[in-house]
Parts: sequence; C-alpha cells; structure tokens
Amino acid sequence: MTQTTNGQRAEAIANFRYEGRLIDARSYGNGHINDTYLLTFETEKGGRKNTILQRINKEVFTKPEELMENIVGVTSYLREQIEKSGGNPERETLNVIPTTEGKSCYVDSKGDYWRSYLFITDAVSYDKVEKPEHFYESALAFGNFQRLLADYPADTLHETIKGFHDTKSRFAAFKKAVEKDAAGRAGLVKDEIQFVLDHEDTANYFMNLLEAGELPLRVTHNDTKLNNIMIDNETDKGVCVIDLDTVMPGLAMNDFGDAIRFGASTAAEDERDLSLVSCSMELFELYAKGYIEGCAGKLTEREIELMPMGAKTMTFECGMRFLTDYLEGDTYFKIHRENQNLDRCRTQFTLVKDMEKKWEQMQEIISRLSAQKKALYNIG
Ligand code: ADP
Ligand code: GN1
Ligand code: MG
Repeated sequence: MTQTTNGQRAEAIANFRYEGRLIDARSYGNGHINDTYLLTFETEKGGRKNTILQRINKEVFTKPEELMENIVGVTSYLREQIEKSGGNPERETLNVIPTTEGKSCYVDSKGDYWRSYLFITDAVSYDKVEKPEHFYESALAFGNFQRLLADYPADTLHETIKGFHDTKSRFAAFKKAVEKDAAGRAGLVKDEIQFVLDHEDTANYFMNLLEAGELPLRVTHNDTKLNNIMIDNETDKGVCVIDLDTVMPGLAMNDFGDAIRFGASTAAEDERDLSLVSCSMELFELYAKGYIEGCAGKLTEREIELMPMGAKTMTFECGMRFLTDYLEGDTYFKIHRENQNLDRCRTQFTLVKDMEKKWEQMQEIISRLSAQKKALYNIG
C-alpha cells in the first residue's frame, strides 16, 4: 500500500465522532497488515483519552465494507453476550466508533478506508511471551472467543480473504510464484523452495479431511497471534481479542496452531540466528491446556487429537506465505528491513523441523490433556 500522508490522516480524523481536542497522533503496534495509529485527545473535563485509528489495507482486504459488516456484526453480538454475563463491553470486545455520518468506516479523498476503535485501557498486547501465564490466559481468551461465537450465524459472514487458511491452494499459489519469479529471487532460496515442495502432504492434510466432511467448520478468529490479544495490566488475564479482520468459518486446530507458531517459539518471528529458534514444549502444553479449557468442552476428540497437526500446518503455511511474498517482491507483509520476509520464512521452517523432531512428545501431551478433559466433562 502507498504511504499515508499526514493530510490524509487529518482528513480521516476530522470525519469521526471524537470527543475533545487532538493532542497527539502516532504510529502504533506491530501488525503486519493495517496502518495503526494511536490518537490522544484532551477531553473537556481535562482528562486524556486514547483512541485507535486504522487505515485498512485494501490490497489485502479488497472489500472493506464487507469486512466492516463482519466486524460490526461480530462485535455487537459479543457485546450482548458480555453484557448478559455482567462483563464490561467497553474493554472485553472491540467497539467501532462511527464516522460523523454514522458509518463504520470513512473513505477518504484518495479512496483509502479508515476505521476507529475505542482504546482498550489498562492492557497491553505482547510480541513475545514474557510471563508463561500470559500465554495460558491468551489461550483461555481465544478459546472463550470461539465458544462465545459458537452460535453466531456463520452464513452471514463474508469471506474477507478467499481461501485464507486453504493451505492446499496456498501451496499452488506458491508454486506459481516460484515459476514466475517476479523479483528474480528464486535462485537465492533453493533450499527453502525444496522444503515447501517436500511438504505437499502437510499442505493437503486438513483440506482433504475437510473435503471428506470429517472436520467441523466453526466461526474462528484465524489470526491468533499473541499480539492480537490485550492482556490486562493488573490481573494478567486476556481481556480482549482484537484484530477481527479474519473472523470467518475455519478450523479450531488452525486457531490453536497459529497461536503456537508465534507464542511457543523461543525466538522472534524474524530472528536471524536460527540456533535460537525452537518450539517450547512447556508453552505448547500450557497453551493447549488453556485452549481446551477456554472452548469449555466444545472441541471434539478428533479436533483435540489433531492439535499438533494444527501447529505444524499453520507454521508451515505461514512460512510458505512469507516465502511467497519474498518471491513476489514483498508486496503483502510489511517489512522494515531487507530480507525480513525470508528471515521470517526461515524461522517458521526451523519450527516445523523442530516440531517434526518433537512429534511424539506433542502427541503425548495432547493425549494426556484429552484424557483429562474426558474425565472433567464425563465423556467416554
Ligand atoms: P494488524 O491487522 O495490522 O495486525 P491490529 O488490529 O492487530 O492490526 O492492531 C495492531 C496493534 O494495535 C495491536 O497489536 C495492538 O497492540 C494495538 N491495538 C489495536 N486495536 C486496539 C485497541 N482497540 N485498543 C488498544 N490497542 C489496540
Ligand atoms: C498477519 O495482521 P497481523 O500482523 O496480526 C497475517 C497473519 C499472519 C501474521 C504473521 C490478514 O497478522 O495471517 O499469520 O501476519 N494477517 C493477514 O505474523 O494476512
Ligand atoms: Mg494484528
């Protein structure tokens, strides 16, 4: 996406229903997709109020109105449920701030789309696990999110990115990117390309089961990385699930797996020293426990059994997506330095190899948790 100008941002700000006088506006967060800004207003009573403003990435989300329809639908639904259970809907779900015309997003004079959310106060999103309990709490919150949306009318949700976790189609797209070699980089990454080609079975695994009708589609988040959850500063609990752009029907194992590939890694997603990268079995177990609990008995035995496969599939898919983007000239994920997408790809493939090494251990952990769950819910 082209860069935003300050004028463009000011135009957007002028078109939302904000209270008070703007005293600061700055880039915010570490998302790879949208442009996020933190706005600070001085209110009439004298206090300061933060707000989130985002320019939606319209190259990634080609139908922003449909995307916002999903978000308004899902957040209104969550709000009702949170109110019913006596929670605080201003902190426990995203809240869309309307434009001055009462719409959910503003289209500026350059054709860019902007939306704004209430700021989740007294909470932080983490880029790495600093305290293991944060990871456990994030698992509970993502599981709980899925549970709350279990009866959401899935057929009303637009598919905001076609085939988002269709790993089989992504494999085909990858092969095309190699053939096209748009950025002239394929020759530099022969080993990584071979790694993908050797994992065609991984790419097909879930899609084949899904086509055979063996897996339930649920309303899932589909982008469950740790920095898409706000952790309460005082209680250390996962207070709010954010980044709802990809809430669509999907697989529970993928929501589990995407969280593992990011949060259970012992290094950053773009770490260059691959000797630091591995999948922590302690964090894997902690997250699995929290996720099963958060889903409160709703996951089937098969879904639980396939959780290690979810971790491997999402890690492989993400690595393949980073490599595809590298081959296409870094047009999808934001990069802040040269080769960042290649570095990201390499950490993911290192994790896949590590998971393959630890496969039996991962299965054992999951069997143990599955047995505990059966005992807890009196199943079987
Ligand atoms: P992206 O799609 O680019 O990842 P996100 O919606 O995840 O964008 O936002 C990027 C970051 O901005 C988040 O990781 C979080 O730190 C912060 N953020 C987003 N929405 C809010 C909010 N409502 N309140 C507080 N912080 C937020
Ligand atoms: C993107 O938006 P963000 O940064 O939370 C991406 C995810 C990837 C992730 C890799 C819409 O997530 O699918 O797993 O980067 N989101 C989209 O870090 O493509
Ligand atoms: Mg995000």
